[in-house]
Amino acid sequence: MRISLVQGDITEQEVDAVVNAANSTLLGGGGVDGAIHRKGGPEILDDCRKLRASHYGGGLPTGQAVATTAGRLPARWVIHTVGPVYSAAEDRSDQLASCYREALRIADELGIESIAFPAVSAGIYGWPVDDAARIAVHTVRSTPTKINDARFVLFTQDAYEAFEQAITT
Ligand code: AR6
Repeated sequence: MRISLVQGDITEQEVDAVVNAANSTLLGGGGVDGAIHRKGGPEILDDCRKLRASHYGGGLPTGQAVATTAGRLPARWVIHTVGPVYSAAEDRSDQLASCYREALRIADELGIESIAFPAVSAGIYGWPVDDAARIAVHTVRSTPTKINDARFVLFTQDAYEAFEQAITT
């Protein structure tokens, strides 16, 4: 698997699936989630609502992932995952790693080859970006998958540099 870094907007990626840093309601929010729903259009929210009705009435648990259409995005699928809110008092690293593992597992179920990840939990959920980057890179590298193109798409220079550091160590 080739792992690469891109600085930019995940909604513009021409990949089979983009990963959304969602919240457990699956009903949208700010950050990447807001951008994906805005650009992808209402079909994504329709699918999310159906998933809530059929499987996730109580919300999608932290660390899990689920796929919907990508609507008008160039990607074919959005894989929504719910990162943990950062806590200095409690180590939630395994929940963050689980987001990447579960997204890759869903990607394999879909039979796809390329995927783009944002820095899950490193925005509104407050995870320090250096640590979020280490967990993301380590987990994607060590998870067996049929994906052959995995990209981290970083919105800010800071996040890009944190992932660059993580990928070279
Ligand atoms: N493309 C790529 N990365 C982006 C984009 C974009 N278009 N926009 C922001 N980022 P966040 P979280 C970066 O806050 O911390 C939402 O309200 C951003 O700079 O999107 O997991 C959800 O509904 C940061 O590095 O996700 C949840 O309630 C990274 O993406 C909550 O935020 C993640 O930031 C989830 O918070």
